[in-house]
Amino acid sequence: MIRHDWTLDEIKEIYNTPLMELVYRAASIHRQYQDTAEVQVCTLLSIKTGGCPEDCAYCPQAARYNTDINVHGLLKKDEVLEYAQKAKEAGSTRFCMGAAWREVRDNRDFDRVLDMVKGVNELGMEVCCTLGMLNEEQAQKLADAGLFAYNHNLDTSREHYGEIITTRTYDDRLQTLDNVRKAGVSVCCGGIIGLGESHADRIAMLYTLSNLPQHPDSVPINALTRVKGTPLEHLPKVEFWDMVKMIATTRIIMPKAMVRLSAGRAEMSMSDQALCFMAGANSIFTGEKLLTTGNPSFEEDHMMFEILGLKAREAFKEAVC
Ligand code: SAM
Ligand code: DTB
Ligand code: SF4
Repeated sequence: MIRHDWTLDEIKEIYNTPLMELVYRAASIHRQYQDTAEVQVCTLLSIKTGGCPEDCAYCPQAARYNTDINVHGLLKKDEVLEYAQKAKEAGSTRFCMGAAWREVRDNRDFDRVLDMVKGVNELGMEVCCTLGMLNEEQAQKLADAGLFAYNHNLDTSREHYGEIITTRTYDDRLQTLDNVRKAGVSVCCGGIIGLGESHADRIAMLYTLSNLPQHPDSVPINALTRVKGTPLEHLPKVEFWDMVKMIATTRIIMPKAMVRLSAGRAEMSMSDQALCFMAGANSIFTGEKLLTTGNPSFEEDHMMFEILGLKAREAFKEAVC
């Protein structure tokens, strides 16, 4: 039932289904493959912020753009573990550490990250990292330290990619994903909408994701957070309905994946988010901050879960089917 041979035309047809019908179809598939009462709760921490040599046009952490962020070097292990413990106490089961690096280098900073991975794993949380490009050996070192998942997004379609990033290629990204998979680490890979792409680009990105030899275990769908000082700061705000369309299409073509309603929640009402959960989203980031930008508070999210009757998915749980 899990297909890796979706065609562009099939995905386009799904994406263009009238919205209410699309949500109904996605919700039906969601019920078949997932426990719809559960939402995975993940927390992000930027362990190294800003000063990144890359030119990702959306990103406030690229050194070349003049943005107002709190630049800092790699945090100490203890600070990170303290934050992870707080996130755990607030109900989070996955802890994701992000670094503004182009790639991992084999140096003392990487050794410190490996130590952080061990520490978070010992807290009983699923540990995730997003550190840029990785080779096979580095992926294996992370796996040996207890890494559960690695996030590395395609961001957009191959065709639109060159408008957004010129300092590394689409194939570099696919190679990193392959290295992560080979090390037996869970793959987290999705993208961003609102980068000035066309509907065809969104469909093409979903085509690439759903035609990977194995679907990503989780697929974050981000709405561009427009940050002052980045080249994309003046793009129009993503239409909420487009997030619903993306989430529903992702759920239909990759039914077993966790679909994460990622950047963009700070600008959504509770009813907007409820429709995203109905359309198949079953994962969120909680905590006041994503990496550098705002997110709803733990308290607001707790209240939302109460009202919508949702509960946090436990850590290390296998997929239902
Ligand atoms: N430097 C590493 C890398 O690029 O792989 C890891 C951190 S990077 C900030 C992780 C992801 O965050 C990016 O691939 C992108 O999808 C997302 N992201 C960054 N800035 C964003 C923004 N302003 N709005 C939405 N998503 C964003
Ligand atoms: C993902 O897809 N979204 C997260 C996580 N993976 C690393 C990052 C969103 C970043 C939003 C902008 C910021 O806070 O700096
Ligand atoms: Fe650097 Fe990652 Fe931001 Fe690109 S997305 S500028 S690689 S931190």
